[in-house]
Amino acid sequence: MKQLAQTFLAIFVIAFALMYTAHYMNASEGLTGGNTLTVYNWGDYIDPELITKFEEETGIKVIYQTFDSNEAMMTKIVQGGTTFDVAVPSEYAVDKMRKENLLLPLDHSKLPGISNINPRFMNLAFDPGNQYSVPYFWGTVGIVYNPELTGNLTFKSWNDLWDPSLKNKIMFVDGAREILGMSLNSMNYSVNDTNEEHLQAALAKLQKLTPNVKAIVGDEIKMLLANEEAAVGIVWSGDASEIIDANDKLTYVLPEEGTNLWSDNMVIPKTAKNIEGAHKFINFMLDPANAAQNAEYVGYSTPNEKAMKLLPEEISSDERFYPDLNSMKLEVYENLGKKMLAHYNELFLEFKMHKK
Ligand code: N2P
Repeated sequence: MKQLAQTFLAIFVIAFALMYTAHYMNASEGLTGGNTLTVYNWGDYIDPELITKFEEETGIKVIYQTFDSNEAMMTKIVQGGTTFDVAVPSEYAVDKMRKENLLLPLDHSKLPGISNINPRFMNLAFDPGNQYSVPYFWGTVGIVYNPELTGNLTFKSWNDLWDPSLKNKIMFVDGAREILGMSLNSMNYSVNDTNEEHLQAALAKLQKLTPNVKAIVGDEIKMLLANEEAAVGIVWSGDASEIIDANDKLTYVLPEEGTNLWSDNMVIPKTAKNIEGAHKFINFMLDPANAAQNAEYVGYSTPNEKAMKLLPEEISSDERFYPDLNSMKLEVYENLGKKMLAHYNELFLEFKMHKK
């Protein structure tokens, strides 16, 4: 009898353990795959209503996380603590990630909306054939300023930023390539320059700008400039558009020496758990109505030709945000390789340390 009871107990324990394991596996699948999709995007870079709409349409729950630089995003993906199903790197970061084997090839048969993208933004050197990435937004780096607070300066040239009348009046977006690139551009060097003398000259020139720099900030830069906490900002174009929406005294210019033309792109990291859902999300964002709603909400420029047709004329014809891409010197950031990218970061850090 005792033996029978023991056998029953043993069967009970084993059955319980099996049920528990099965339940646990389902639950953990729910956290990272199954009906959940983890999206990793830049801050302030999506209309939250679109996330809800996607969840309602597909029954997939979105876990949404943000980053503020390509470098921070790549570090987190390599560390692998959280697994992401969709991420949105800029072009040089797509190139780096695909070469480091961090991305999954996309299944284009699940992305019919890709045909809505303007061919100008497809098949670029950072990802031939768009094997790994689909354009999300694009823009420039330029100067947003409040003419009431800058006297006669109109910022035809990057060099106007060094004018002594701008003491403590400029805010910088917190980006190594953006700010070093600006300094390089001001000397008519390329934003992809790797010549050490030129890079040191760019750092020295930036250090001379220190008295004019009030702060180096993240997404708060929009609020600060709209509230007239500073007269001038070096910002991404879409942030400028949002600032101008909030305070129409400001305007946005691209200096004559030229500037950076960037694009951010949706990718699926190799470690993704919900690959099916990731394709659904990317295709959802490619839908013309969704892409137009997103562009209107975040203020950035859409590469989606069909979405552009749905935008109010005053947005799509605004040359500050939809410039003629052939009319001025616009350079795309190249993937300069691991060592050189780290060097850009070090130089920027050195500038920031001096600043504090
Ligand atoms: C949006 C950030 C835009 C990223 N807050 C520019 N690559």
